[in-house]
Amino acid sequence: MTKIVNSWNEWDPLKHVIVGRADGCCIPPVEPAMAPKVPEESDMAGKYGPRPPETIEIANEQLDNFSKMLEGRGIKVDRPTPIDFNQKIATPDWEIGTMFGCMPPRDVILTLGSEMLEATMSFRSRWFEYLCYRPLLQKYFNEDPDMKWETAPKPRLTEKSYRKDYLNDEITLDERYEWVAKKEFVTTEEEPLFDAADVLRMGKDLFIQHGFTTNRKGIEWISRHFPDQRIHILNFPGDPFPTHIDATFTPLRPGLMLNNPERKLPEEQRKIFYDNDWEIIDAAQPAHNSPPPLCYSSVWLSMNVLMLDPKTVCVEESEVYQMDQFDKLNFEVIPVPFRDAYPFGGALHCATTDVYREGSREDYFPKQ
Ligand code: DAV
Repeated sequence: MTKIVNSWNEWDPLKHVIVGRADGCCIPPVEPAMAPKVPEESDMAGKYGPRPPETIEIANEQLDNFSKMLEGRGIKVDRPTPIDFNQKIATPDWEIGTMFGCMPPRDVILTLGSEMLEATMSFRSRWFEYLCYRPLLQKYFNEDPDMKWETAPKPRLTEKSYRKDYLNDEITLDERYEWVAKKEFVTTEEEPLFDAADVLRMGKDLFIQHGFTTNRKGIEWISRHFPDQRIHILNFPGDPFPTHIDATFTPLRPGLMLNNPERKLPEEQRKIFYDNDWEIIDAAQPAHNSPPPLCYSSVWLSMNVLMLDPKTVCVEESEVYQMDQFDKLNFEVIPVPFRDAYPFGGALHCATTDVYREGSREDYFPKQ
């Protein structure tokens, strides 16, 4: 009997992981979920189609080297199987000119215990992305008799799933902050929606960001799906584009959270951490003033780090302030060249998803 899938948190010793690929990655045409996320001044506005081949090559080199480094430390690495992303996809309700890619497995697959769950996703261009992970999930399913392979209800993603007025040229940044503070996001409550990268796994507790890519119904679905887990909904009103929690709130080890200082967790939502003697510290400033070209994510990918165990952290090699902060906190810091992979869907946490970490389902928040 082989146990392949097991992971209950973001920090226990990592033994087996999926690292994404940049092959064939496209910039998808604008769609309702994306219009509010791509700022007007972005170099991506109005562009779509395959990304420049030379950028794919450099990103893949960095992804391959990252994988080799992990393997060198005794971690098994699996890679997804890209499909042709530069093709039109359709459901009975809509069609879109291209797909996205398969560089950030963290967005798509949620591993909890012996289960791997395919998220609903909230972008039309990412509707079929799970197919890239099917060869691996099927293999784990065949080889590990305890592995639970699940998929969340595929969403319709019709116009009803998105607010039509959430458009860059129609709302100002100030209005956007107001709406986010009121918990009004681009996705509506028409149907359950979630991206896996909005979920933080911390033993018996799941902390989930309610924002653009995950709605309340999505969180309700997760909560009914994992009835033994305690679910906590988090909001970060300082973020005008709340898309995925992993450049905002990062667990480092039991008792220690890193919070984006521009997206502070509101005081009332901190109680559970303080009541259980957790510390929440501000992340160091990013080393860059702007993201690399053709990148969706913010400069705060600086804190999108991968924990190899509670003392060892992988950080992008140019993020000198973040590395320095970790040094001072007595972590072993592994610098990883990765900035050229950012445009393909994020940094080191985004580009991975856990298959196996040692350890079991612990209670890190007994007082609640
Ligand atoms: O800050 O742009 C990036 C998270 C990507 N998974 C940000 C969020």
